Amino acid sequence: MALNHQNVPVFDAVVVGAGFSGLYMLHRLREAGYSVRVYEAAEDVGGTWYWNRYPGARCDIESIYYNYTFSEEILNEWTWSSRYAEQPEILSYINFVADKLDLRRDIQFKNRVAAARYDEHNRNWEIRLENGTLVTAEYFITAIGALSASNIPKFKGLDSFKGEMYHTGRWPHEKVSFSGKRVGVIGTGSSGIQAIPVIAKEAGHLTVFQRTPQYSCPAQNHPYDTEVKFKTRENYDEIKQLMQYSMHGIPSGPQLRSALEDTPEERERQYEEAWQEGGLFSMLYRYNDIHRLPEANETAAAFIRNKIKQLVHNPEKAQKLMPTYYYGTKRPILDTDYYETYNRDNVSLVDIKAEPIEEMTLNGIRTTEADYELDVIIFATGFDAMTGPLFKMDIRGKNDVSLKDKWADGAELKTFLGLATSGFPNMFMLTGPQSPSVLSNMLISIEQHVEWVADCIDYLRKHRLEAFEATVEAEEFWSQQCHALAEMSLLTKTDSWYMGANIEGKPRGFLAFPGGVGLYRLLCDDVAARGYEGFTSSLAPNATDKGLVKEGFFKKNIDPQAWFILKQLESTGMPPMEMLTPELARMADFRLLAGVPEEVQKVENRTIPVAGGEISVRIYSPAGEGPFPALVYYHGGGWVIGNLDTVDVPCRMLANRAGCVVISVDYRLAPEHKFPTAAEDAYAAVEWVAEHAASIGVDPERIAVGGDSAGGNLAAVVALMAREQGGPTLAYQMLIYPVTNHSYDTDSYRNNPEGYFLTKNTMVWFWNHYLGDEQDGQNPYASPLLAKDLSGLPPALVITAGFDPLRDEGEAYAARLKAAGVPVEATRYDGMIHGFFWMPGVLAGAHDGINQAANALKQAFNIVKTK
Ligand code: NA7
Repeated sequence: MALNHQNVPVFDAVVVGAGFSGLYMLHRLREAGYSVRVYEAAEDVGGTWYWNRYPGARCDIESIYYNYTFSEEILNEWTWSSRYAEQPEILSYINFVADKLDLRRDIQFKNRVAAARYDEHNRNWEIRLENGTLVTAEYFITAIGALSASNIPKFKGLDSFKGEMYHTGRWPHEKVSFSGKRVGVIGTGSSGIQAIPVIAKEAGHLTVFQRTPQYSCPAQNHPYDTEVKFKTRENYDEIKQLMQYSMHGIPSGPQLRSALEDTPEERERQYEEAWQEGGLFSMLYRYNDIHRLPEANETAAAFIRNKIKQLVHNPEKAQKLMPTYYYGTKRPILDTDYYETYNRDNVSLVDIKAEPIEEMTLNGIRTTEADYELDVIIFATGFDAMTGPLFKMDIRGKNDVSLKDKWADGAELKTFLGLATSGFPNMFMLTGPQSPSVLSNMLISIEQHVEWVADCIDYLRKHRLEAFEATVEAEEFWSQQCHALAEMSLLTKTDSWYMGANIEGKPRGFLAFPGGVGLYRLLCDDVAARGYEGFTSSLAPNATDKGLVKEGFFKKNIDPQAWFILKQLESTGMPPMEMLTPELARMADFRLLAGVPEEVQKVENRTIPVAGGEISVRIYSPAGEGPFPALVYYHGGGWVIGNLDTVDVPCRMLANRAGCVVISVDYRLAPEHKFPTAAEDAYAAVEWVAEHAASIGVDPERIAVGGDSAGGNLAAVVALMAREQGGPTLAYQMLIYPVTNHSYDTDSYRNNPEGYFLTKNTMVWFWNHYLGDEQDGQNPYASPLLAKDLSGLPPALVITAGFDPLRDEGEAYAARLKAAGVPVEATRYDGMIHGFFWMPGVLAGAHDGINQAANALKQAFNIVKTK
């Protein structure tokens, strides 16, 4: 430890907290040669597991996955006794690691950090302890856990109770005896549900005060047999990889099946299997839409309610215990004999929603209905989660702004990656708000955070960068993504501590990153690989390499939302399309990217005749009096995949915004129907619209064609066909990143061959399925760029995306149209990726593109009308 000129100790890093995250942070930084001091309020290591020693306290993640994975030696030297370890065993494990790595020598126990202030002049942190001691550090790292600020509700008369009072999260070290006593437990979260069956066995009488009934599943705990231990150890590398790239940090994930696809009998069988199997996510993983669709969710919820009915003999009690919120929108709970405990004679249940607690009295609890005499009251009332522990310290960043004020008490919580927040340079929050932490196996999240922060500090030191700080744009973006992801699920539809709803007066908002630990890891790694894009830093006075200083967030580069989507797709682990059969490739469901379909006046499905068969069309009519102009729209998908649903959302938006009827065409796909079937179907659809204009409320003089990708190709080809075959006069062609040439010889193919959604290999696969032979590729009805003459074609809009292999051929087509005297509006969306046009659910750029297209159509229709 060094001292500065005022004799204040100077560290490279100060870490607050000696739980799992603080201990590993200390180890990593110390191994890298930094001076580190950990401050811990408790008398010893353990964090959560030091404080939560209430009877029955256990982990809800299987022990073999709930340990550090960074050291093979530690893995090999520790053996867990049972599937869900009890608190004393977990605490022993933490002590074992602390001893093995000799961590205690850098930890100061019984020292609580009261305040931390960033010194802009010295570019470091001044940290003040409750006892008045002052130290400084370049990096200030909070490792305080998400659930460390206990919540004791402010009941009237709290101090008047003469008996014993305990909070599960601040349990005494000495054994608490319940023998023969009248015990009251307030709260039936995970802590209450674990404690209740154990206390009931000892107490004279136990009264449970329940505000919200909970879904709980049996843990099915058991001692590990040797075989399991051996197999886990042998395959740990693989298991670790699976956990790191999973949704929740355990080596399994949801099955790819909807709960609504199965018969009620099969669903029952699935849920029963999950119930018997035990495990935090077993029930949720039976189907992939329980967390998303209310109807799917209800199937699981109803199953558990039915179990409660069977397990609890007294029907009135059973009824009180039945939850109604969306299952899985609070962290699932595992129990041992929880519901069965209510069959005991010495256990009663008070529904405090029906009869609220009025006050604590000298002798117990008074509700609106009765007085309950008690010797012991246990608060199992949870925590002021996520922000609570941070706000307990007076943390001040630049300009002396406090974290509490910056986040307006949590109402305006903004972080980048849940790791840092603007205005607070060189501060890192391990498993902080807006990271996946509380939604996951904490140990996996902790290791990822610690390793990312340690690597980041190495990078900053190596490049002599100081005052490392998240940008305002980056945290704005991140916070929006967290909210958007949460809104796509049912998570925000329940009052929970994830939402801050358990604390009176706490602003509501989803406090974690719900995209999964795998996606999160990819995103964090990518930010690092881009030289910590989204952060700014300043060069140390003696440094030279100015190129490393970052400004802004993803400037002149890929759009951050598009980048986010790419990582999301990558995290699904979906194989490249060209590895699949067309049938399998067609099963990919991208509807979440499209967002919620907006209302249009009318939607009608029809079939229309084409050579050798018929195809479907979907007709969207806008509000108002017809006849309307029309857009005949062709979806993308390389002529091999895609359907009317793929473009349902943009078609609705175009109909409403351009005030036209949109006829979306389900042309026949390759390889079953090779070139020129799709083009001929597309042309037949336009002819049909022209001929049947009156019957669908369309003005036959104002028909436009449009489409995206392969659909853009078809629109361009239909325009050529109409000109050459004397077909309907078209008012406009709207070409969204169209395929225009069977060639891969462009800069955009060379610069973006992969990594941006559509890859070169997939394009090759599409073309090979579509074309009968190489010669077909030279046909202008497959490659419109090769048409000799483009004059006399309808005016065009050509939209391209910067990060798209097809960018250059779209732009080449626009240039040739212009050269041939066709009026052309050509726009490149610089930061966008292929496919963005049908992703308005997740990309602001999609809205810009659709609005531009709708305006262009409107103008084109007006020009024809006024001619
Ligand atoms: P939780 O899950 O927040 O549960 C707290 C319980 O206390 C829950 O039943 C609450 O009812 C109840 N509570 C909270 N405030 C009150 C008041 N004012 N009056 C009555 N009842 C109240 O905390 P846990 O410690 O059980 O578990 C936290 C996490 O630790 C858990 O998710 C696991 O990850 C491990 P409510 O549901 O809010 O109506």
